[in-house]
Amino acid sequence: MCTVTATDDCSNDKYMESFKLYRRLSPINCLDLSYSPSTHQEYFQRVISPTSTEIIDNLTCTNLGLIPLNQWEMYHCTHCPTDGLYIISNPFTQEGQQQWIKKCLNDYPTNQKYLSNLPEHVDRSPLFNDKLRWLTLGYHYDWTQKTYSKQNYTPLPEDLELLSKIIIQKFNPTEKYYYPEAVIVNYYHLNSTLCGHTDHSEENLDRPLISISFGNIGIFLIGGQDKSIEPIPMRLNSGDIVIMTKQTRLAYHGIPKIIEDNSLSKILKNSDDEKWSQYWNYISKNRININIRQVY
Ligand SMILES: O=C(O)CCC(=O)C(=O)O
Repeated sequence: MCTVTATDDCSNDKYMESFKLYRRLSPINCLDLSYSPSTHQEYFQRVISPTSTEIIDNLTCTNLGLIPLNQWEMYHCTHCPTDGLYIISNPFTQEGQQQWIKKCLNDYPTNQKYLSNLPEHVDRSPLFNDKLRWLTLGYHYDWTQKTYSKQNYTPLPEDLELLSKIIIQKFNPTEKYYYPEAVIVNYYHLNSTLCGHTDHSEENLDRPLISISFGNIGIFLIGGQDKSIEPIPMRLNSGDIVIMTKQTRLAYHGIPKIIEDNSLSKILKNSDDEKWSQYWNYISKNRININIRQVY
């Protein structure tokens, strides 16, 4: 794991070659070359999950800003360098995306119990401070030691915990022991990148990792368990959820490029909430990622 601005050991490797390529490419070429279930059906297999998940009622889904579970579209990426990458194409309603974006731009950063890259007691809301890069909730990741500690913990918001559990229930109804324990919220400007890394600091590496995107398009470069394996670029739209399991749980991944999504205004601009325009001003020029892990 590394910060949005950090650089990794990027010596001669296929992951880094591709990362540099996609960072340099024009937005249009990047979009042309990257895969998503709607543009490259041959690379994705639709997964129909068993009906037992429907015990999660529609009211709970509505409260969490989700469409009913039986309408979710989940895909297995069959052409990834390693097995175990799944994508759920935006299962949020318009109000749902707006609700989660507001939490990431206001509720979480203004709660001083959560940690961030900024010094204490500055105004941390990205609406007023464009220097916010990450927030941690739950077990706080120590970026220097690359560890978690049981002493360094702030409980997750209940709705975020429930959202994560529902995603995993839908993904795998037999997955009984999933506990979302650590969250990193990443904030990206249009020129930000996140270098290739693996998430291996969690003690329990068997549990799936959830990654939710909001705002502009992220080009997600997913490789293998070492950097000699050529990665593939995937396009992540607002609302999309990536689940990394099995071998992909320990695969190299990163974000070489953020691309302005010209269709975002149709999806996110309008709202009955008169305060929404300030959030829209932010999200129309940025990207947010909520990354959720089980640690122990
Ligand atoms: O922004 C993303 O989609 C990926 C974030 C990520 O890989 C991480 O936080 O470890």
